Amino acid sequence: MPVAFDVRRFESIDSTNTWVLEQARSGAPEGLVAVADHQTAGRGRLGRVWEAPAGANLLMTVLLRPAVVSYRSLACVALAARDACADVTGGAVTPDLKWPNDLLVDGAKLAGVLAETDGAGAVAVGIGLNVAWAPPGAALLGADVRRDDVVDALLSSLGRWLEVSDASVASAYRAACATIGRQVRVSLVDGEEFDGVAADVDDAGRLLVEVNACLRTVDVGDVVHLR
Ligand code: BT5
Repeated sequence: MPVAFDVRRFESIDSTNTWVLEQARSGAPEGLVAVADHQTAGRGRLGRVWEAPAGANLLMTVLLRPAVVSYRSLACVALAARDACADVTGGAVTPDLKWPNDLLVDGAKLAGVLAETDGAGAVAVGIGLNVAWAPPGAALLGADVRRDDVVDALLSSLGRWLEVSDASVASAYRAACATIGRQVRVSLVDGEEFDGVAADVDDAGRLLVEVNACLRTVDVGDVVHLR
């Protein structure tokens, strides 16, 4: 059955991910969506802050209840956001994906995806996408783009990706992922850093990096595209 999206709008909220996780714990169904004009505690991965002035950007979180909690949920939202950008700009902007969770335009960050679980099978997949404002060095879609059009385009594409097989989602993610084939610098959470060539993203969403003819598997980390 296709997912029916139930969109709730907030003028101001702490974090759309926090709200959706709370609703998930209270038994809310798949397809609940929070969209906010402003977040007072928007967050990225690893305790980082997500910045966006009130009313400027897309800030949304979708509640999914996948059969198996995996990288698939994040990949579907990233692919849907990429489609939505192409859709609302008439094909002018088709972002690249960057492992693990970014959308890039000409190498600059346009959007970040944050997938969090409630520990009981639900996944809150949040996306912050710069529409009318971006911090220095980041990208934006364009002040003439309507945020509601991005929401509509993203959810209609997401509905389609959620119907697609795991293998097709994984191959679409790989095809759109600009990290694969690149010389990268990887930073792990324990502070270790190393350089290598990103060889692939496996079906669990881990980055495989070739370092001195050996493959290292990266579960959680940050990547800089070199050259
Ligand atoms: C992410 O984390 O990129 C995931 C961001 C997810 C934000 C959405 S908004 C709706 C939902 N509710 C939430 O509370 N969160 C989600 P990460 O890969 O850790 O990147 C975070 C880093 O990106 C920050 O440390 C900054 O360096 C940078 N950053 C912050 N705001 C940005 C922006 N608007 N555009 C580009 N980069 C930004």
